[in-house]
Amino acid sequence: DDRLRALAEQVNAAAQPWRAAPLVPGAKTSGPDIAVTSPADRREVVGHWQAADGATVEQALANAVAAHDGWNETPAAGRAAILEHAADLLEQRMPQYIALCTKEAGKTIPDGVAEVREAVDFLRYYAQQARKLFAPEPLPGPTGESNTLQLSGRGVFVCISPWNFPLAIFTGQVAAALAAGNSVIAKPAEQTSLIGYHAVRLLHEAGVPEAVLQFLPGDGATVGAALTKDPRVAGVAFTGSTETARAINRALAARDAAIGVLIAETGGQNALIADSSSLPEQLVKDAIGSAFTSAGQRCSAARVLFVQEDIADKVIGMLAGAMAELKVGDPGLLSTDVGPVIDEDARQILVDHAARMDREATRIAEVELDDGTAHGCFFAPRAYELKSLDQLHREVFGPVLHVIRWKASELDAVIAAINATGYGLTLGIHSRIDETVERIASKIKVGNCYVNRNQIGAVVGVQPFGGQGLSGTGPKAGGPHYLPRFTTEKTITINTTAAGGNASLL
Ligand code: UN1
Repeated sequence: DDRLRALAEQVNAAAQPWRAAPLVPGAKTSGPDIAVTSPADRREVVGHWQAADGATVEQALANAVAAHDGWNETPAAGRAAILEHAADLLEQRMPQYIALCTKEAGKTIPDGVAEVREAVDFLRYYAQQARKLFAPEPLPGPTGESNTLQLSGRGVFVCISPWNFPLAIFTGQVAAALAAGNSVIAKPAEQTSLIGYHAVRLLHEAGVPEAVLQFLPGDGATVGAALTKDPRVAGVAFTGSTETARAINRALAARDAAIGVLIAETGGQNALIADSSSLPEQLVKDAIGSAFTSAGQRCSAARVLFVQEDIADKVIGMLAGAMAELKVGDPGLLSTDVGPVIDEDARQILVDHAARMDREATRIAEVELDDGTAHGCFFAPRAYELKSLDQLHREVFGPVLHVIRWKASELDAVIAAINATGYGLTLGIHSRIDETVERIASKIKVGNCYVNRNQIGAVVGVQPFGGQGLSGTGPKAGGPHYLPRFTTEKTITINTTAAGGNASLL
């Protein structure tokens, strides 16, 4: 529509190049600038950033420790107001932030819009939750004493965020940690350091003190590992691979310090189960939306469509037909459905996977790439038919959908096979039979189950998002139990009788 067209014009006119560097008061970072090239065209340099060195990491930790008490003692309503102000600023500057997402992360413009909206939602949601959570709560008890539960931040929280939601998840983690009263060190994914930097600058502008929220771009060894092994860090919020979550967990456990909290959202091997009562048009639309939106680079994305054999030929034919309509190309064009993948390494993993699938499975469809994609990290969306889920050894993070047929007698085996992957993030169900829906939903071990719709795009506060098993620790982002995990609790019991002594003995 017209509004989107006007927005796209503003996005494509955004001033460049961008710059980023560590945001650590008192630190003098030395080190070379790293050039950022657009995933859509690797000849295009869109900005530069400077990575943190060891001394900068050390300075950030010292600052964060010193800054914690002041922020923690700021009333929750004051912290919430700052986050709400940041939400307003972000809304006002939507085009610039979408432009960053398009240029640095290769996001399409609709994905960029969703990214900014989600970041805004996280800021407002955690602000609102903090107001509720920190309201002093008197606990019922015996007469002669008062009991109060007092919440506060844990201390220094490290937020390590992914490149696939470089603004939304980055901002969400940081907003929760700040709302709860922690001082925060944010480490962005290296691929999206420019976006992280601009999110932090915006929070500073909204009123978060610079020592309370610091920004440390860099690699996992220099920054991530140095932070997570440090005893001054009270907790880590992480979104990324299961493997990295394990490494962080080990680092936290190995420290000679208080036991650190880990909140991890990790990968998935998400399935979509469709029975013969599902509506093929809707099924195909939702399967394509769930598998190929954001070039399949969502941990929530559908990877495996289990389709009941009675409708399988029809659905596979329609899937191939609908995939042929997908436009892969410049994410800055509104006509584009699927943009590039994040970088050359990601593309190579997909190329290797496709080569194996071409040997071991049956190709259903492969979208054609046009000439405009020659200089970018593009990977043509494709679909394969497999015999069994065992043929997928690991999560495939990109636009590849796998299809497996099942017979009516095999529903329980399908559910068991999905549960046996150990992942448990999203599941799609397409069925018009209530009993089937209930049976699958009750037996499947996932965090988010979507029925007769797509299985991506969880809305903050409405569809709390996060998995179980290999998919994460919980609690769910954008849900009511997330913020408390960033806090520590103190119970204060006061003898209110004139005589003193232990009230319960009176
Ligand atoms: C992720 O892909 O890392 O529901 C998780 C969704 C998003 C998923 C974010 N909120 O599609």
